[in-house]
Amino acid sequence: MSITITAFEKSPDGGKGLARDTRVRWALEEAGLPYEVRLVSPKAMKEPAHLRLHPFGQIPTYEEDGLALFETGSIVFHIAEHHAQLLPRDAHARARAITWMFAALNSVEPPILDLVTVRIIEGDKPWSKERTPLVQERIRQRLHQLAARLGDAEWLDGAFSAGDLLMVSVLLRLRPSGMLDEFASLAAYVAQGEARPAYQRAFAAQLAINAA
Ligand SMILES: N[C@@H](CCC(=O)N[C@@H](CS)C(=O)NCC(=O)O)C(=O)O
Repeated sequence: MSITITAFEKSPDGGKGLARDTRVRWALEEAGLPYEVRLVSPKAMKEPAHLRLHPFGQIPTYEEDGLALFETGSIVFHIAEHHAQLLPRDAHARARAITWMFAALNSVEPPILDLVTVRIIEGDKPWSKERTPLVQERIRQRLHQLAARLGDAEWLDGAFSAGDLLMVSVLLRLRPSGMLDEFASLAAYVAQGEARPAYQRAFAAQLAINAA
């Protein structure tokens, strides 16, 4: 099986692992699957060849023996389907792990992305300062709820799964804001994800490109 993913030629975060190819690399590393990376420039991402792979002109994409995918949720799910390290075999445990994948992408990531939007993309707009505390409150509410569910467990539902992989990945995006540190148990949960050897390899691989 030959796998190729795409990543930014130069990630805007300079290699902090926040670009979404990192979560795909992490899943591939957890599954022990070798992969190639094709780097794309901002211009190439919007050109027909890349748009055939990704209708929205973004990264990452995933190609495997004639199959082309986009959207990290779908890509991680595809990788996880065949690897018990990422999705348990028990039907109920598997369905719950998939639920956490959706929760990470649909319920936790959106308010976190709103903060990036209001602070960076709309940072020069007159409403930005006024809107920021509202967005932060929405994030805090979600994090309180998530921390309550996690309690003092190691992972969200038993053993580490693709649900944790995506949840840790979206929570990592909060680190630059300092808000993650307001929730000690979630900060520890994220640190535990980052400490996994597969994450370390994924992080190092994307850093090697961006630090060069
Ligand atoms: N929902 C998509 C989001 C993909 C996305 O936003 N990718 C970013 C990089 S992390 C991107 O390509 N940004 C450049 C652009 O949109 O032009 C996913 O999870 O794959």
